[in-house]
Parts: sequence; C-alpha cells; structure tokens
Amino acid sequence: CSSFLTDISSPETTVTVGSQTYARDEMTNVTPHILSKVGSNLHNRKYHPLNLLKQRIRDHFYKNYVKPRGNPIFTVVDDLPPVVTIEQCFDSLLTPKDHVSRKPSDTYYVNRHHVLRTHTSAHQSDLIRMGCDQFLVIGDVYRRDTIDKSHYPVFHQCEGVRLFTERELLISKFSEQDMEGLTVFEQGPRIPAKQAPHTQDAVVLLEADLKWTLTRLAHDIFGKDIETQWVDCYFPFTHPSWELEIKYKGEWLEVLGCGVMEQEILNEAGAGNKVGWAFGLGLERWAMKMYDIPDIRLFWSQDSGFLSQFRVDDANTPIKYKPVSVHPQCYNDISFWIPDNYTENDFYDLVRGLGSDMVEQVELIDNFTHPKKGRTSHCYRITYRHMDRAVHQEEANKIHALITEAAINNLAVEVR
Ligand code: FA5
Ligand code: MG
Repeated sequence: CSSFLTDISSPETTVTVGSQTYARDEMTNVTPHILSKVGSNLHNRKYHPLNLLKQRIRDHFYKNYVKPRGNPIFTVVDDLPPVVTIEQCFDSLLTPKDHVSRKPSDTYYVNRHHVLRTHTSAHQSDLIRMGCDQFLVIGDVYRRDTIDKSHYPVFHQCEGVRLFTERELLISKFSEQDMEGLTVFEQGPRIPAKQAPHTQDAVVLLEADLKWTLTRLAHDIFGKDIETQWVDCYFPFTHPSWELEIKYKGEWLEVLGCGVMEQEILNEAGAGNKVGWAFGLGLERWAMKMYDIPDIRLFWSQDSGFLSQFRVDDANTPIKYKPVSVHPQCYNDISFWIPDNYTENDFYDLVRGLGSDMVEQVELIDNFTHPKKGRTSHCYRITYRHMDRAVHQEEANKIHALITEAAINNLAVEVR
C-alpha cells in the first residue's frame, strides 16, 4: 500500500533490473511482479529440476559431439543477463517491423531500446560474431503470454546453433570423390524448400543433421519409446523451419522450434562462408514430460514438498514427480548434541517411524562443532504435512515431542 502511494506522488523515472538502471519511457511495461523473477535463474539453481535438465542436455552435447582429441565442440553459455536491445532481440534476427512478437502487448519492454529477451535467439548474432560456430545458450525468457498448465510469462529456453563450412557439411555425408561437384551455395530462387543462396543439397544435409541431432537428444532424455512428429512452421530467422511435437498426456505438445539459419544473419555476423542450423527448446516443457510434472507453475514453487523430490547429486537419477499435498505445511526444528556412534539415517528412520504419513521432509539445517569441547550438534527441520487433511500446529507439536523423547532414549542424543 505504501509503495502504491509513493508511485502516485513521485512517478518513478527509472526502472531497475538486476544491477542495472534504465530510463523509463512511454514503452516501459515491465511490472514489479515480472521484475521480481529476474535473477531467479532457476536453470542455475542446484537441485532445481530445470538445472538437472540443463545438465542432461549439456552432458549429451559434450559427450556426443567431440573434436578428434575428445574435447567438446559445443560451447555452453548460461549466464547472459536477460535485458537485451531491440536490435539483439528482433532486428538482428530479421523480425519484420510489424511482427506480433515486437508488440508491447506480447513483449516486456524495459524502455524503447531494451526488452526482456523473448527468446534465447537474441544472442545468436553476437556469439557468431565472436567466432562461436557451435554453441548452446540457456537462459530465462519473458513473454506476455497467457498463464495455464503449459504457458507461463517467464520460462527458460535452450538455444542451439551449429555452423558448417561447405567442406564440413559435405564431408559429414560424402567421401572426397563423391563430394566432387557438390556445392552449398548458388544464386537460385527463394522457394518454400530453400533460401535463394542455398542449394537443395545443402538444405537436405542441414535438415537431416538438425533433425537427427534433436531426435537423438529427445531419445536420450525421454527414452526411445517417445512419440514425436515434425511440423512445418515459420520463423523470421530460419528457412525452412520446423517444430517438434511430442505426445504428452495424450496430446501433442510443442517442445521446440528450429530451422536452417537465414544466410543474411550469418553474412551480417561475419560468417558468410558458412551455413548453419539453429533450434530453441522450452526447458519447462521438456522437464514436464521428463519428470511427469503436470503444471508449469510448479517450477516456481518454493514448497519443500516439490523441491525435495529433485534433491539428487546425479542428474541422471530417474525421478517421477509425486503430487504434493494441497494442505498447508508446518514445521518444527530440533537441535541436539550427537553421540560418537550417531548416523543421520538413524534419526531419519526414527522420524519416519513415528511421523509416518504426517512427515513430508526431514532436513539437516545446521551442523555445528563446538571449538573447545569438540562436540557436534545437529539441527533438523521437520516439515509436517498430510496428503489428505490439514495438520495443525498443536498436532505437529505432539508428534514432535514424541520424536524428541525417542531420540533421547533410543539414539542417546542430548537435546540443546
Ligand atoms: C522461439 O522462441 C524461437 N526462438 C525458437 C527457434 C530458435 C526457432 C532457433 C528457430 C531457430 P517459440 O516461440 O515457438 O520459438 O518457442 C520455442 C519453445 O519455447 C516452444 O516450442 C515451447 O517449447 C517453449 N515455449 C514457448 N512459449 C512458452 C511459454 N509461454 N511457456 C513455456 N514454454 C514456452
Ligand atoms: Mg512456437
């Protein structure tokens, strides 16, 4: 309420995103709610499902695409700030001036020069100009989209780009002799199947390599039984273009867009002697399928019932999400000095035994060794919640007292 009053009495002239401050103007439409999400970087947060998926994708590319000496060919960039210029987000990608994606009804403008990136494609040109020929960009993206089970105004994308010289592309499929007479560039017509400067051969090879790369990734992440289909589509920055859809809960779900990069983008970025493909996939959609997460809003959950299911140190651990109780949780902490023969699992078992289906999580939140006495104390937070009914604090307190008593009697701990 007080901030609402200050807004009226002294209209803000700047807008702060992360550590940067920008001048507000007539285009500014970012909201405090959206700005509060900037910097969350869920894809870089340890134990978050989007971070686990990021690791899986990165490892897939590192392992399967290597130079002769074994080092990965793809560079991975996952820490670029989400404020980009209109030039980066739209102009460099040949997005027409009247394209819907530029409209303030669809895009969050910081001011007339800057937007919250609407896709990770915004970084394609810069990275190519810097000399990157194969890269992945992972980051948060922002759109004034509807909110439902599979759409959220902040989500995460993984961009992939791979460029080839004429020789690199041809050698991937042909022997030296068979390559004779084949080219990737020509001055032909632009038709639905190809751009003017590309030969049909170039497009056939690029399409095959792109679809093979993405199918292989999908098989690695989801398993080989997954149902997929390719759909023709349009992007200003690729031609021809496709979307990949996968079967999810009986319906087709679009999980990525991709295509043969517009040659003009490569020419502008100083890579006119190369051809390439690009893709952009929605991390949340992939994670929903991979972990059986039914609603995209859950990725923003701070609820330990959600987050604790993804606490694994190996990103390859198979996880199937189990719905969290709709009832509220409450918690109690317990601190004690541990005896010499103590193991944490003894305490976890004791809590599970006494709390059974009322305990959602037990977590070691403090581990302290007294500098003089050399004794160690542990503090655990026990979260109480039942799947079918509300657990009230008094009820939790009663179980907590039983747990405390049992810990003293059975584990010989000394409560602090
Ligand atoms: C793009 O963003 C293109 N930049 C992708 C691309 C890159 C095409 C490179 C060609 C070359 P699109 O708007 O379709 O395309 O979004 C890509 C993916 O992001 C979608 O397939 C979907 O998986 C995901 N996505 C799109 N909108 C949302 C949303 N509101 N919430 C969650 N995921 C979304
Ligand atoms: Mg799309």
